[in-house]
Amino acid sequence: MASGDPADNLPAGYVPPAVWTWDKPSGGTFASINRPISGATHEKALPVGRHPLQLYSLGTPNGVKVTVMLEELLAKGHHAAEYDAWLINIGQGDQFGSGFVAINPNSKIPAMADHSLDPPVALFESCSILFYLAEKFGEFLPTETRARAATINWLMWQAGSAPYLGGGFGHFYAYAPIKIEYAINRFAMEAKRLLHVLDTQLSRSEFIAGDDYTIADIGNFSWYANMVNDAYAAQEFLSVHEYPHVRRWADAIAARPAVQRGRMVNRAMGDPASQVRERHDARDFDVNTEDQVQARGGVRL
Ligand SMILES: N[C@@H](CCC(=O)N[C@@H](CS)C(=O)NCC(=O)O)C(=O)O
Repeated sequence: MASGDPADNLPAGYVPPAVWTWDKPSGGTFASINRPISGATHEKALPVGRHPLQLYSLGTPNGVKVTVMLEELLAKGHHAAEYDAWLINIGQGDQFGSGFVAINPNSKIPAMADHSLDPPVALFESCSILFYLAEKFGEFLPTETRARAATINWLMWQAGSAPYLGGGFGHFYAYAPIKIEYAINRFAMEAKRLLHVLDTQLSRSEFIAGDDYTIADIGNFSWYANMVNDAYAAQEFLSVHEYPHVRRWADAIAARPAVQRGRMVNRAMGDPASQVRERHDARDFDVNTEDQVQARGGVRL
């Protein structure tokens, strides 16, 4: 391990103790929900709606992957992909309720239960859910060996790379209580490398795994489209104009009607007209236009 003068550390003079203990908040955005242990903090059963697929999520990039997939399946005519999407407020600690933890011991959205089997199938990790749905419905996952391998490669690449974008770059550039040059440089380097990896791949084919739109695209879209559009207000900092193929691909996917619907589900921020906080029926997309919200005196359904 590189050792420098503790006077140069942050805070100055800090030396890691022999044993780390959780004795003070870490600071920064999300500090209130971070803790070094797993498990439920309170008893709370999850609601169950009338459809076989029950989604417990929030409209973050990881949550959006699943709602886009479900809307794409419905757009293809798979009625069995109808779903109830319940809002999990991670800022208020809903992910630590006993019902949620029973499905996802990792206490992160998205989590899903497939009640078409008895007992229901518990699902967590967004890319695992994409893979499960792709297999269940036989869509967005090629059967030809090479194309299937490429799709899974890029889906797994997404799962491995997102923590560098969000937990690494986003955290230290936007959320940490202080700006640490070393940390920002380390993760800006990695964020740009990842963007270049994807840009190079997309310079060779229309979609990530070849000519077809697959779960590799659905899994990567929410993160990388955000990176070139508005994530962390870092587009100038990261010179995202250097990734024209990512831009072309992100714009094409964003134009898909199912993607536009999927991005609205469980969304709890931004323009109220873009939020369908809970979805239990396709008609839920029709009740939250700005005019309708205003007509109800600002009450969202
Ligand atoms: N690898 C996971 C990451 C899920 C994740 O980080 N979810 C965040 C929101 S985007 C969360 O639930 N955070 C709550 C917490 O950390 O307590 C996945 O892809 O599903």
